[in-house]
Amino acid sequence: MKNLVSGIQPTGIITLGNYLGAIKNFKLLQDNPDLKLFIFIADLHAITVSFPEKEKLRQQIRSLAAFYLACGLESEKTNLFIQSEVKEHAELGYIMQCLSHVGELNRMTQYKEKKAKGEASPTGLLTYPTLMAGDILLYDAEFVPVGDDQKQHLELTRDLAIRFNNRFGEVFKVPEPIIKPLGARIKSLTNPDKKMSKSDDNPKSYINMLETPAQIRNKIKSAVTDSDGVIRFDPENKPGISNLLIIYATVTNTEIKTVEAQFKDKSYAELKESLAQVITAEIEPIQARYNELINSPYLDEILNKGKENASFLAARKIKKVYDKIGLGRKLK
Ligand code: ATP
Ligand code: LTN
Repeated sequence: MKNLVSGIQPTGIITLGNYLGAIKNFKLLQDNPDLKLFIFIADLHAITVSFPEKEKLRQQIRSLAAFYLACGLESEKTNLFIQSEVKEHAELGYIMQCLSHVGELNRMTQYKEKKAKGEASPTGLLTYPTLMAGDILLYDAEFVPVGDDQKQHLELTRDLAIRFNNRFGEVFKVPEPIIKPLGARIKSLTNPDKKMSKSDDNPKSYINMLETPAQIRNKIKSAVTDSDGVIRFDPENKPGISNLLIIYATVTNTEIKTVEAQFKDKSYAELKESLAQVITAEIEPIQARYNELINSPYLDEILNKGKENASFLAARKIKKVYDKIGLGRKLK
């Protein structure tokens, strides 16, 4: 049995990018009987840019939990839990922070981008990748399915695992990222040079998973394309159209070549109309399940069970780490 770990930050309603780049993949992976999944709501990560309003944060945590299940994660196959409820995440994050160097954290692209956007630069934003390394190493994860933007953080996690093992002896597994060849970087609808992101200031840039068919249609309709009128997959020269083709292919589980051929002689308006329809068809049943789950006590039962299972492994691991380092007293 191999462990697989991943998380999403509860920083807003999840986008189609989060769904296609991450959650849809978790759902496929959970059906592999050789894998044990640990999927969590990364709430400690959600306070690294700034502290959201308390009630809003609570609601976003619950909303993400409901989405995971509505998108098809099953509690029999996946341990679903809230990061802050397993205190060892913060503990191992701190150890990883001590093991890392400021220089390597300063080089992280996501840190540089987020720092450039805000006025303040919280220390937590800089040390975020060390918390993420702790999240992964705590469970001896062999695989970490993520979108393309997290590749650099995974490389750091691997470096930190190796650094710790060399210094203190074999404690951590060195994890491998799983990054899908298609759909790992869904682009913003208003700027196809940027990734679609739930915390983008412009709501037209993303589709969130609670949007109505009319909202979806309008956003897809106004997605930035180009003026040559030819439908062709060419991410370099036609990033807008290529992004729409990728979304179509990943939503419908089709090869990009097939989608390209399907729309070869069609207009941009026809492609956009069909895309809005397939997105709506994919999202509507998820929304129906979400609405059933969001206020249900069943959600709490699953989160309690996930917390219990995760805590068991996490406590065992942190004990081993403290023991190797020589923290506290030697426990018998
Ligand atoms: P934020 O805007 O708060 O930074 P985000 O929308 O970028 O959030 P995360 O919570 O950072 O999303 O990411 C959760 C998962 O979704 C990660 O595995 C990430 O790589 C993936 N992901 C995020 N955005 C995209 C995207 N545009 N395309 C594909 N995968 C994505
Ligand atoms: N940093 C990730 C979210 C995240 C994560 C993790 C993903 C936090 N901890 C551990 C995989 C494994 C992001 O998408 N922003």
